Amino acid sequence: MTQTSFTPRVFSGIKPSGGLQLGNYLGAIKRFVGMQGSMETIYCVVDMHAITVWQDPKDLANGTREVAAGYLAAGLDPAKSILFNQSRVSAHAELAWIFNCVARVGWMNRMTQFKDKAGSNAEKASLGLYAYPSLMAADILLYHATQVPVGEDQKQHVELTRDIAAKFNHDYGVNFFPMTEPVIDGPATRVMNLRDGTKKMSKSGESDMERINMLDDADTIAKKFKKAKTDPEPLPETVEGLATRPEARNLVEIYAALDDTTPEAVIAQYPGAGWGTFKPALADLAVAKLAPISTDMARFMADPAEIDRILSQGAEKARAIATPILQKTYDIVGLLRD
Ligand code: AQP
Repeated sequence: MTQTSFTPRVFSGIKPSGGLQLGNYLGAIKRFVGMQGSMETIYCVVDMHAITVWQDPKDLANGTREVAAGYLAAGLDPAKSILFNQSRVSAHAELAWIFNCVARVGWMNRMTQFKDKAGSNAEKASLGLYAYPSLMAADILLYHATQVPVGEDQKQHVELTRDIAAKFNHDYGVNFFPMTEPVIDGPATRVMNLRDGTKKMSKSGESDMERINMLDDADTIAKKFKKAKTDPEPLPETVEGLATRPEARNLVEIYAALDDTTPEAVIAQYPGAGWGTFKPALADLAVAKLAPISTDMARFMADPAEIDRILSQGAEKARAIATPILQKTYDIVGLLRD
């Protein structure tokens, strides 16, 4: 089997570890929607990843529905994409175990996300947080996905997925798992924290002021951009002038991503503008783009039974692809099955 014999297929996911934030939208969901229709697309709410750090059970169930509502409100269509939550398809956990036995401890030790999240208290982190990349490899390879749209922060995990696939294929003398490509493109592959331009925006960041939540109202969005940290200089005349200005670059990139344009075009529109001009313009644009999505999210969230129905139907479709791939994996490994 050659690489070209794998059917093009997209897989990606978001973990329900808090409310969706602008980075999840620009770095992931907006791009998921862009790939829908061009090939088979599978988008998952990765609830089993969320519990690698403590989640209150009620918040987790609610958060799972919120991410699903975000998918639907942003334009993912269950008739065109498979939408489901990970724990409904037990094959993810089963393949992850096999990959735990393929991946090497040294590989996991290099994962920067574990270091960032576990911090100086790694001894107290869950084993699940450490093994997270192995479950992520299972999520992707269970569907023989060839492409994974992700933000910049997940690149290392997709590279590890390729290492796991290559080692599995090599150890068992097969060409069974594809070499999945990360798809990281566009102006906002790493949206930064509004209070510190050197850290990425996150759902679980300490202060709510550091992120724009997808469910923030117009006043809150305006307030957060107004208070966003910047240097005192106005915008430069050319985009090169942003190179050493992380906070300014972040705001310009957010504007570009929301407006489906480039940072160059934004600078051409606002050359030398002061923050008193640019920040309100950015807030207006964000509200115009996000308000229809948040309104729709709230509408979907008001009918949790409908979300559950969509996720359950999606899981059935996901199982139909995953089951034969898992069974074949068992056969390759030599695990007896019915
Ligand atoms: N700041 C970001 N800029 C661009 N893309 C981002 N993503 C997350 N933050 C940014 C992308 O969103 C997708 C889903 O991410 P995830 O929820 O699975 O995990 P994460 O990257 O750890 O997201 P968060 O929001 O930072 O969650 P917490 O705080 O719980 O860890 C991925 O494609 C990711 O790249």
